[in-house]
Amino acid sequence: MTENGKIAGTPPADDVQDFDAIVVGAGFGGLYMLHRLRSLGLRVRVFEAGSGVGGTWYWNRYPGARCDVESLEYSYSFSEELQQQWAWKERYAAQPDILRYANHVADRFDLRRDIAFDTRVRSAVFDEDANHWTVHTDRGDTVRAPFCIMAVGCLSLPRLPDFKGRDSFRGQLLHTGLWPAEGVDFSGRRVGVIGTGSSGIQVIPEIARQAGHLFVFQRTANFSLPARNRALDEDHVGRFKADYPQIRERARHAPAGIAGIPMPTESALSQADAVRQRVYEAGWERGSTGFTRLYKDLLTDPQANDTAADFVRAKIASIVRDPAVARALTPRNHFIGTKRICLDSGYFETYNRDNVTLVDVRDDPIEAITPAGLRTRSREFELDTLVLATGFDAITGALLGIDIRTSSGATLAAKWADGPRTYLGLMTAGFPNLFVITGPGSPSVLTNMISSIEQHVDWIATCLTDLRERGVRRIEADRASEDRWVEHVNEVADQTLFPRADSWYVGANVPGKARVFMPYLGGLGNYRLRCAEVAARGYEGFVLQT
Ligand code: N01
Repeated sequence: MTENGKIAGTPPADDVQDFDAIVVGAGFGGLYMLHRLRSLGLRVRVFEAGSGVGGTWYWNRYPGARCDVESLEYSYSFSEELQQQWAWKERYAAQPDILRYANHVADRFDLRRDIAFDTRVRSAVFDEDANHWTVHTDRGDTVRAPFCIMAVGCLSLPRLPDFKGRDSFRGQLLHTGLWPAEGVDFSGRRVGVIGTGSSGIQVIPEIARQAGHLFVFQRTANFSLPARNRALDEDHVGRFKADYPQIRERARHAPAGIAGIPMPTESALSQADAVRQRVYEAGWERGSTGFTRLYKDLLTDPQANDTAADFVRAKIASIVRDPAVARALTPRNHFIGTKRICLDSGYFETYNRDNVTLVDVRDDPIEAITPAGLRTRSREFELDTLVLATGFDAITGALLGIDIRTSSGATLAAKWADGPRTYLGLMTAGFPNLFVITGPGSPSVLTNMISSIEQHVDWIATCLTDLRERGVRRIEADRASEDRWVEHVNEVADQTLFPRADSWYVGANVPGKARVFMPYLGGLGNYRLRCAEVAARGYEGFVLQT
């Protein structure tokens, strides 16, 4: 870059467009990155596979889709006018409201003019001599820029398990993460849902209300708490907004990036059973993913974890009328919180309906999808619609879906074959000038994603400003620093119960994926300080070249 932020050098070949930065993805990460880069005077091209902005909230339009972070916190903090003027309707915003918000942000900050929609990035190649990235898209664009920023999202590559006969199904086959924009009418239909993660737990009650009959194919029973969603009342919103600056500051330094979920200080095991029960009962009534942060040892000590898990198991038994169904719905093979805890609206109650049948496919495995429906080892199910709520190739899937390489022949796919390796989750050694927003090795999915996105985008924007001021053309993670960071991420994870669960956090849901705990468990507050220190020490752990 030159001093005014524009690219120096030879004129472009006819069919290559030059920019100062390329951003991949127009979800919450890409939108804010574009806004910040533009305010630095940079020329930016954003590519987005969808026809509109919103990322995960653009694709996941299934009925019941709703955020599990409170709307007043799951929103940008970078603009005081925006946060004061935008009116959230519900405590936990529904997908259509979040998508409206993303569109409002795009319009308010005039972002669309730099975004190419319906365009998927196929490859990104770094020229080691010229220090620039060349990006190719599925529409034939070729663009070039010194910096490339991946804002592709952590849960954006849907996973369709490779069931035998999957493509033979004559009915309607849907995935929650690729939901048709026009909606789906389930009235009177025989519907199957495979999967009881966050998406399944949200969509199941909605489908049950409409369907003729709903069969839920469950492999792993899951912990879920009632969300206690409600319309927001004006007094509460007024008080919240008056305190916004302090609340946002607390969120930035909280472990989960949520002011309403502070760092716990008490140990579950140090309290009398009756006291603990009262704390859990209050947590159950409150309806928040903060349930597993009610005590400091819930995610580190099996015995402490059991006290919380037993509380939820007893609740399931008290809600579900048929004892055999209640038993099948009771999670016993993982510690509570080590797979993402769910928030629901009437999930367990749904199994008291006459038109809902739970099929435990751990006992009776799915053998095939058939033209007429689905076959387990012991039974055939005739279905009109089959919904796969089977999750995502998380955290690395969308990144590795792009052919990322350098002119010297290194590929990201080869480098990450045994699991992702990054320094701070921001960059990966050997791939200069390539930043990742909420990449593996950063707190990302264990936090309020918008808090984490803002922290990464602000750090990257400051970094690019500093590089420009110092005349630096190339920044790269130092390999030894990366090794130490990866070791640290693993050490912190190994002090907890998280790695013991077969979750998407460790890639266990994708056959053949290396088992590595991918997000950073050190907490957003600590992580933020670390990133700031690294920058203050002249980008310690990065190699800079003028
Ligand atoms: O995906 P998941 P998700 N045969 O991977 C089952 C975020 N999110 O889309 O546990 C049979 O959690 C699988 O079974 P098992 C949130 O971070 C947030 O629900 O592997 N079953 C599991 O039950 C969340 O964690 C919100 O044994 C199969 C399910 O499918 C993340 O997205 C809402 C199977 C997949 O669950 C992903 O959630 C929605 C097979 N072959 C999502 N393969 C909110 O903010 C998979 N399964 C509230």
